[in-house]
Amino acid sequence: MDKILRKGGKRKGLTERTLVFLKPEAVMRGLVGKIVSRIERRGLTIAAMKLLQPTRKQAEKIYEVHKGMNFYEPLIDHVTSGPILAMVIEGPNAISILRNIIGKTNPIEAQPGTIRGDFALNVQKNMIHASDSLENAKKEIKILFSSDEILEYQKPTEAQYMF
Ligand code: RTP
Ligand code: MG
Repeated sequence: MDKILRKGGKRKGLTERTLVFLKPEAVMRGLVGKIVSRIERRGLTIAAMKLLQPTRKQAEKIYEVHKGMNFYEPLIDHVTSGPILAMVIEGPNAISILRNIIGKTNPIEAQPGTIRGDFALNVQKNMIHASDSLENAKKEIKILFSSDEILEYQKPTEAQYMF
């Protein structure tokens, strides 16, 4: 337990933070609670959460690596078309764990048991975004959250029963 706590109970560098957002179809289909509960039950921590309609500028920054691809403009139109639930999720190996929880990009290939494999049929309407690297997570978190919106706390179960 000592290994994961700094003096004062704050987290040490063993945890990662990742940016996750539920896309408009998840909010519109009323599946927010079901999806968030999968992240919680895995043991990860919600460090920040808000419902927002992202601006084009925010969406373009998040997806800038795909600029020029044929799906880029429709993707930006879609993600900015309605409310998204944005979260900063924290925990050991949070980035890889979230990528596994969400499943493959195209729901045709996503395994049952993953979010995309259980809730999606279409590659654009694939329910959820999660950062794919530490570098991108840091960049993406800053696009949607200010530092004072991200809380630092530890659930008692984490130290005693999770890691
Ligand atoms: P995300 O960034 O949303 O978490 O998804 P991802 O890493 O699994 O997939 P990525 O390659 O980053 O693509 C970003 C989003 O673009 C849409 N997409 N459409 N062939 C297509 O039509 C296509 N490819 C990608 C998806 O909505 C994907 O989540
Ligand atoms: Mg991606």
